[in-house]
Amino acid sequence: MQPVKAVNHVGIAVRSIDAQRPFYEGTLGAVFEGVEEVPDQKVRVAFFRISDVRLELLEPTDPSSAVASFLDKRGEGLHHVAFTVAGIEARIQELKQSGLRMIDDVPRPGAHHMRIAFVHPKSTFGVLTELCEPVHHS
Ligand code: CMX
Repeated sequence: MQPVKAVNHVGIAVRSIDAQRPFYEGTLGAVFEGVEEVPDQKVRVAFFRISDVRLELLEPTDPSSAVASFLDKRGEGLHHVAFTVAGIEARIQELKQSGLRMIDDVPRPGAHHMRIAFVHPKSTFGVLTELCEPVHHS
């Protein structure tokens, strides 16, 4: 696959954004960038920026959310790593051709004006991996 451009963010599954905000903002001194709902993924997300890397806290908004299932089975903690790519459709096809199992064959709408696609963690050595590409408005 064409090299990824950057680590876009690290996703952390939480039961309550409000309960954890003082740790990231107050203790670590990360810059709170706001909360956004991603209906397609049934989560609320909060972004915290440290230099040019973001942490994304993921709080489920519905029991059928993938994050709710993760919390039930594994508890709070690291959930995924997201990489910025260019040409996400072509990158998905390249990953499929190399034998990786995609969760999303076509990009879905994500937070922060991104199109996103997940690779199954069983294909990526136990780390749920997200591709994301900023949506450019002309
Ligand atoms: N990281 C690593 N491994 C994970 C994982 C994660 N986040 N979530 C599940 N797994 C593992 C499980 O431990 C399990 O492994 P074992 O079979 O060895 O026990 C296996 O994957 C299957 O997990 P499961 O609990 O049966 O869960 P599901 O198959 O129902 O779903 C997954 C797993 C990854 C396919 C699902 O969570 C998914 O589709 N994720 C992508 C969407 C998503 O996570 N959205 C939230 C973020 C949205 C955003 O960032 O905007």
